[in-house]
Amino acid sequence: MLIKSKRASDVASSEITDQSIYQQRRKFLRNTALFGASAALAPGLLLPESVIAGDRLANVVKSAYTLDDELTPYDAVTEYNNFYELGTGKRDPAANAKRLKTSPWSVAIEGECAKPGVYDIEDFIKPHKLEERVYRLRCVEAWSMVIPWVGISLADVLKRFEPTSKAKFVEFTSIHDPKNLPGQRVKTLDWPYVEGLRIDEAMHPLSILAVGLYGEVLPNQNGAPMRLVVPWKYGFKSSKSIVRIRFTESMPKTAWNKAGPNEYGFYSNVNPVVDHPRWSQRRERRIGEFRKRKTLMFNGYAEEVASLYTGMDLKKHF
Ligand SMILES: Nc1nc2c(c(=O)[nH]1)N[C@H]1C(S)=C(S)[C@@H](COP(=O)(O)O)O[C@H]1N2
Ligand SMILES: [Mo]
Repeated sequence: MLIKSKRASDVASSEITDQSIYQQRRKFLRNTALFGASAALAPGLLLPESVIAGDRLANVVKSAYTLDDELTPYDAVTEYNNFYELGTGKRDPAANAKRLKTSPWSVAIEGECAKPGVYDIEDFIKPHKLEERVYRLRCVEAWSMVIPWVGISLADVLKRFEPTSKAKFVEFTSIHDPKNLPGQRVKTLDWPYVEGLRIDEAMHPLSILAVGLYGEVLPNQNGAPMRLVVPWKYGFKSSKSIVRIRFTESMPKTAWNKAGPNEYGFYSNVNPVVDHPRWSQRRERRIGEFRKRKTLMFNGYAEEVASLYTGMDLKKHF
């Protein structure tokens, strides 16, 4: 495993929307042999106007929900991934990124809501404010990153479709395209990838749909054109390349829970005192660092989210 390191301290979080930093970095990308010509081109076609202008996202505002942790370098964020549709190796998603066809792309809204429908990705995103939010992402495999996402509020999106009183959960389904996605020709999971949240978790202001990172259109390997980010839960809850969002009355059957019900619960809140059956969750390696860090309750977001779980036994509802 190779992580090219451009030190994160070179990109202070206070500067991450600074135009010159991006241009400098893009020049760096074009000049480095590790990236083929394709990486210098637009990785997706989310917002064609801005893509033509150099693949930066326009009109991004800074959110108050942002950390000042040191950022994980761009190269690690985009070359060390879990995206089983593109292979199970950490470098497979970057290597196979162009197998994911992101245009045209539509998102189906289904289930318990007043306004179901199928929306083109552009129309889906257009009404919403693009926000930059630096979040921690903690993988169940005990590594973590700090990523400057560009996203939209999931609550704002969901409210637009007017969920009914029967909408107790929200289910997220990722792309199913075994013809193009090499990982889906192998039954590592019961494809497509399905995840879910309780409606109050989905409506929490920290939950976002990300469409970019480091100020740019989301690279395919990070779940283009749109993926969920739920920062207080293990990374696998943050479904990539979403094609369907469904409001349901009963708890969704999720791909990882079906694959290993004793290992991957529905909630999967980051919790250092509930071990994975095969390893401890007390510590984590922040990618790029040598010494391990202590894993924080709810990945450090306890103040914001602990009240969602008042009265619940989190050892039972892991
Ligand atoms: N569709 C889909 N979504 C997915 C995955 C996947 O394999 N398929 N992997 C998950 C896991 S385990 C993690 S840790 C994060 C990784 O996101 P990143 O590669 O953008 O850091 O994506 C999650 N979302
Ligand atoms: Mo993960």
